Amino acid sequence: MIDIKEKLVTVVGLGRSGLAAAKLLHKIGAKVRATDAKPMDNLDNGIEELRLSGVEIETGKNTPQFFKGSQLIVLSPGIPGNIPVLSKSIADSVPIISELELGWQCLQGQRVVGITGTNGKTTTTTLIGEMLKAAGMNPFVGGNIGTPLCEKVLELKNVPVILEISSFQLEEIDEFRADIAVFLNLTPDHLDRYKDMNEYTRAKARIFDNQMPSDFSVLNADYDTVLSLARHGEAEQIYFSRQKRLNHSGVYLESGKIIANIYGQKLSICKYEDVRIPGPYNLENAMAATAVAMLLKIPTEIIAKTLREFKGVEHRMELTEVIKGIRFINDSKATNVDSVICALNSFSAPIVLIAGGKDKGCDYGRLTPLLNEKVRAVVLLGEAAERIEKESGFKPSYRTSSLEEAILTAYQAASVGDTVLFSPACSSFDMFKNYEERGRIFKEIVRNLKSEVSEMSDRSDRSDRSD
Ligand code: UMA
Repeated sequence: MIDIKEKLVTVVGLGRSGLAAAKLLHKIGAKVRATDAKPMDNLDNGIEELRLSGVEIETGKNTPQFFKGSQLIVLSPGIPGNIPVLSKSIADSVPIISELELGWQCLQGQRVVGITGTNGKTTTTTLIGEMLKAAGMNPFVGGNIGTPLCEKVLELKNVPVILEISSFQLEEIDEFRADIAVFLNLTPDHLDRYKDMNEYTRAKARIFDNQMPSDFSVLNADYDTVLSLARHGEAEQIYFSRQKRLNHSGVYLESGKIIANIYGQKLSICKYEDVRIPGPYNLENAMAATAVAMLLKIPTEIIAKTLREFKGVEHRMELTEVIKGIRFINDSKATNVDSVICALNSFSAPIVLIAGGKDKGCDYGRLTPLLNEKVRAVVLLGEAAERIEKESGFKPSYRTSSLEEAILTAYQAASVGDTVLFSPACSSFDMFKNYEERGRIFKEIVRNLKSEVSEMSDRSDRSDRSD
C-alpha cells in the first residue's frame, strides 16, 4: 500500500471521486486538504463531515495558495491536469495522480479487470460483474460506472475488482496496472477536453502502460486502431470479433453461435440470438465479457445463462414505456455520436430521435446517413441543438426548449409502431446534473405522458358510451 503517512496531500474536486479520495487519504494517515470551485451549498453533505474530521477544505474557488507545501496532488477525473492553478505544482514537480491511481495503490493483491473504450464500457463492466456473481463470487464493480475505487478499497477482501475506466482517469496514472485490460472500441469523444483525437487516443492507450507478460489484454479485433495501440503492450493478447473468424485465441461468431477459443479449447457458448441485450454492438460487449469470464475460469454454462438473462443497464437503450403502440427508449447514456449510431443500428425504423445537450465538439454530420435511412423526425434540445441541425442537415427537425416539450413533440411526430429514441449524442451538463438524472427525468415524463394519454382515452371511451 502507498506510504502516505503524515504527507500533505491536496485533493482537487469534491465530487464523488474527490470526496472518496479525501476520506481514504485521511483514513490512511495523510494530512489532507481538499478544494472545489463550487460553493459549499452545491456540494455533497459528506464534505462537512470531512471538515469536522480535520480535513482542511476550500470551496467556491481553487486558489494557488491552497496547494502550497503539497507533496502529492490527487485529481478528480473531471478536471484536466493542465488547469492554470496547478502550474506552480507542475513546475515544482509535485506528483499528480488520479483517484484511480490512489485507489489502485491501496489494493492488496486483488486481481483487477479494467474496461475502457469509447462505448459499451458500462454494459460490459456490469455484464462481467453479473457473470462473476452468478458463479458465486462477490466482485467489486465500480470506477467510472459510479462507485469510485477509493470509496470501497479498504473494505475489499479477496475479491476480483472490475473497473470501468475512462480516459480522464487514465491521464494521471503512474503504476496502475490491470491484470486484464479490455479495450472495446475507439471513436471520437470528449473533443471538448482533448486537443484532437490523438490526444484522446494517447490517454486511452495508457491502460496498457504497466501490463506485464503474465497479464492479458482483451481487444476488439474489428478496430485496427485498438490492435495497433496494444501492439506495444507486454500482455498476452486475446481478441474478440463480431465480423471475422479468428485464427488465434479469442471469441467470435461461427454459424450463428458465440465461440470461445481460449486456453487452446474451442467451446460453443450460446447462439447469438440468445443474447438478450439488443443490437450488434451489444454483441461485441457480450463477447468481450465472455473472454474475460473465460480467463477468470467461469464455467461456460454460467456465462451462457448470464448472456441469456442480462437485460442491460439503466439509461442504455432501456425500454421505458409503450404508449399507444409507440416504444419510448431511454438512451441517456449515449453522450457521443458513435453511441447514437449504435442505438440507431439496434432498432428498426421508423425512429423519432430526441437528441442534444452539452456540445462536446463531436462531428454530428456522421449521423446523416443513418438519419436518412431510419429516422422519421429529429427533435432537438440543449446547447448543441443548432450544430446538430446544421451539421446533420436532416429534415424535419424540431427545436424545443425543455425535455418535456421534446418528448411531447416526439410523441406527436411518431405513429403506431415507431420508436421514440432519446439518444442525446451530448453530455447532460447544460441542463442536468449528470446523464443518470437526465435519464430518470426522461422516464418520469414518459410515464406521466402515458397516464395522461390513458386518462384521455378512458374519458373519450366513457363519452362514446354515453352518446
Ligand atoms: N472542479 C474544480 N475545479 C475545476 C473543475 C472542477 O474544483 O477546475 C470540481 C467541480 O466543481 C466538481 C468536481 O470538481 O465538484 C467534479 O469532479 P468530477 O467531474 O471528476 O466528478 P465526480 O463526481 O468525481 O465523478 C467522476 C466521474 N466524472 C467525470 O469523469 C466527469 C464520473 O463519471 C464517475 O462516475 C465518478 O467520478 C466515479 O468514478 C461520469 C462521466 O461523465 C459518469 N464520465 C465520463 C464519461 O463516462 O463519458 C468520463
